[in-house]
Amino acid sequence: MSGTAFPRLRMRRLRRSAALRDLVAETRLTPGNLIYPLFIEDSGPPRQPIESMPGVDRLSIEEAVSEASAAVGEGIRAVLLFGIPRAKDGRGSRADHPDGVIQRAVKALRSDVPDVVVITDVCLCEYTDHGHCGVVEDGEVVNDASLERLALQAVSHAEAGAHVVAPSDMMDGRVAAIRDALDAAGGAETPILSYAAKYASAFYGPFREAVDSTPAFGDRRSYQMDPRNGDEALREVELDLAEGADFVVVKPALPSLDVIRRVKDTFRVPTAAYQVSGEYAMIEAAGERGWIDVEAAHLEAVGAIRRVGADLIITYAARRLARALSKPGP
Ligand code: PB1
Repeated sequence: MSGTAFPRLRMRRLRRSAALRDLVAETRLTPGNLIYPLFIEDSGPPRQPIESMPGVDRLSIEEAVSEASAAVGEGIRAVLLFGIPRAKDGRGSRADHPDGVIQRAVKALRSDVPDVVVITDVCLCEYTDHGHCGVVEDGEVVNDASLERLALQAVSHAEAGAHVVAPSDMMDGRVAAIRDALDAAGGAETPILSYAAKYASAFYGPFREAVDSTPAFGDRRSYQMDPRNGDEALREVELDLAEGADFVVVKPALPSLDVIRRVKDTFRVPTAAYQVSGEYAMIEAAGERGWIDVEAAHLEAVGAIRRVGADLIITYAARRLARALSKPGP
């Protein structure tokens, strides 16, 4: 009788208790794997709920400090900052303003939450009145003119004290432009977390509501990748690493599990996956209707992203997950 077939082999033996299941779990998820995005608004009330993202608010700088401090207390080690400026224009002038909302928020976090890693999103879409991620001329998002603006923005973040800058714009050559600008400004030690494999996804809607960045015309398909392409994602990661990216992001996450795996297997660099606003909102909305267990669904979704190889998961559910992970097993 072979030992590798029923009834000598019984796969259920290791599923009989939570303790045994935990003992043989192949994937380990901790709060330290999570990066917590924060929306920081330059003016307005301390907290403004985002209707399409239940549990997520636009925060004042003071509230962002409080939120980051609470997150650190739950084991989360990094926050990712998105700014909502007091004014927007065609060139996103507030993006690199020394008195900009993100520049001030970085200083406050560095001062009041010294244990948190402060990562800043580098992109113009939150700062432009047309909502595109770059500079627009004659109805086109012009690549090379955008690089200068993005580099200035990244340098202003580093000078404010950001630990990491994270370009999410998807312009060609932006990692090299930012690397060169940081090095020239004395920021050679500032790492770049590049959103290297970023798809023109249908899952960004709630984010665009949060920061009011829905494109005033057209869409982002002339710069973000076509979701039908996997090989192209590997080329984008290869290019960003060659230009100086220190680690990379794949986004969205659940629709891109294959790409996360291929990126990790191919490049063996720290790889983050972004569970974007639409992925988060889907789970929350189904939970509000009583259709699914929200906590279990977030844990399963982020667990799958971790299982395919993501070292870091950017998720709006970070604090909910950190609290769930700290509960004793059933
Ligand atoms: O949570 C999300 O949906 C993330 C959205 C993402 C932020 N980096 C981009 C979505 C978009 O294309 O509007 C913003 C691009 N800079």
